Order: sequence, then C-alpha cells, then structure tokens
Amino acid sequence: MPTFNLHGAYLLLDEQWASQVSLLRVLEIAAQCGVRLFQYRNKIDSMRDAYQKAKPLRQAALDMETIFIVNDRCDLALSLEADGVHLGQEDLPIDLAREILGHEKIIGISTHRPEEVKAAMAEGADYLGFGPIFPTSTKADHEPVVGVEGLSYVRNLTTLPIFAIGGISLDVVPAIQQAGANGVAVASVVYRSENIQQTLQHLVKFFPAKYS
Ligand code: TZP
Ligand code: MG
Repeated sequence: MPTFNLHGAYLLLDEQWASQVSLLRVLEIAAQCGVRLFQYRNKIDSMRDAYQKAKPLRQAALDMETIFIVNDRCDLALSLEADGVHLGQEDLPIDLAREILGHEKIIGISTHRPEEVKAAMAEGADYLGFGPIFPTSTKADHEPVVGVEGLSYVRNLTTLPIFAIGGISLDVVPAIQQAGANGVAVASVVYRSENIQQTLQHLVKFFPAKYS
C-alpha cells in the first residue's frame, strides 16, 4: 500500500477542457494554491503525443511535491514514472494494473454504484472516484447522477478515500464533505472560472490543515 495521503482537491488535467490557459500553468497555479493531487487525462492523442505532453506536467508535479496520476493507461503511468493510475470500469482490472505497477503506486478507480465500490475494495483499490454526484456537461456520456445521498450511502460501505466527482461547484463542497467524502475531483469549476486562482484557493480552503 502506498504511503500517500489521499484527500483534498484533486484536479483533472485535460487539454480539451483548458482552452484559456496551458495545463502547465494551471498545475503551477493549483500547486501554489495548495492542490496536492493531479490527474493527467488524454483521450485523444496517440500514446507518443500524450507522453510528450504529459512529461513536463509530470516534472512540474514532482518539483512542486504533488501527486501525479495518469488516467486510464498503466503504460503511460509507468513511462512517466507517475505516482499511479486512475482506472475506469472499462480499463484494465485492478489486479492486472497492480501486477504492472507494483505495490508502491497508487491505483484509483471510478465508481458509480455500490456494487462497484464493493468490488473496488475487494480488488485492492487505493482510492475511489465516486459520481457523478451532479449532472455535468464535462463528460457527455456520464453515468446516472448519484446525488449527495448516493455518496452518503457508499461512505458507509468503505474506509477507502472517496473523491466525489461530477458537477462539483464551490457551494456544494460543504455538503459533499458532510456526506463523508475525503476530497473532490474537479474540472469545470476550475476551467470555467474567470479567476482560476481564486477558485482554487476557495476549494483548498474547504480542506484545511488537518487534511494536508
Ligand atoms: N467523470 C464524471 S464527471 C468528470 C468525469 C471524468 C469530469 C469532471 O466533471 P466536472 O463537472 O467538470 O467537475
Ligand atoms: Mg478510464
């Protein structure tokens, strides 16, 4: 089991969503604001291009002593010497990802229903994404919305860190915390913000010192 502290604001880095600002700049601003977890997501480019694009981001995350996780792909995670991988329900099963990455790397998985949470626990995930909590236009084909009630329900099933995802805005974070989430995984609240720094500062404030 890796010794990482998995909680707080978790920022998804996907070029598709960041039209106004470079991902490198977003990562730097976010890390300065206290974000400690990043996920590189690239569903479009060739593996070679994704590697080239992710490399400086991985280095910046390292320089800023933050955790860098790669979405979907164990091969990309390994080649970048990332801290871990974030799997979807249709990616490699957790046990195979664990064989590939070993026990020192973080393996997270997206879950959308109680059965997936239970399976992820049994298979040895290190953390869960759970959602979508609210509707979101960021992911067109998202699973049915689970609501804060869905989050409360799965909180009672597991002690694994849970990151609530999907439609998270600043005003809902207190309710999400109240429901027992360890953190929030976000995209649009940041990328659509007119003041990214201010938004990130607010987000990080919801997860004060005892969490970092
Ligand atoms: N899965 C469900 S929502 C989402 C993913 C990858 C992206 C983040 O959503 P939002 O609403 O932009 O924070
Ligand atoms: Mg995936």
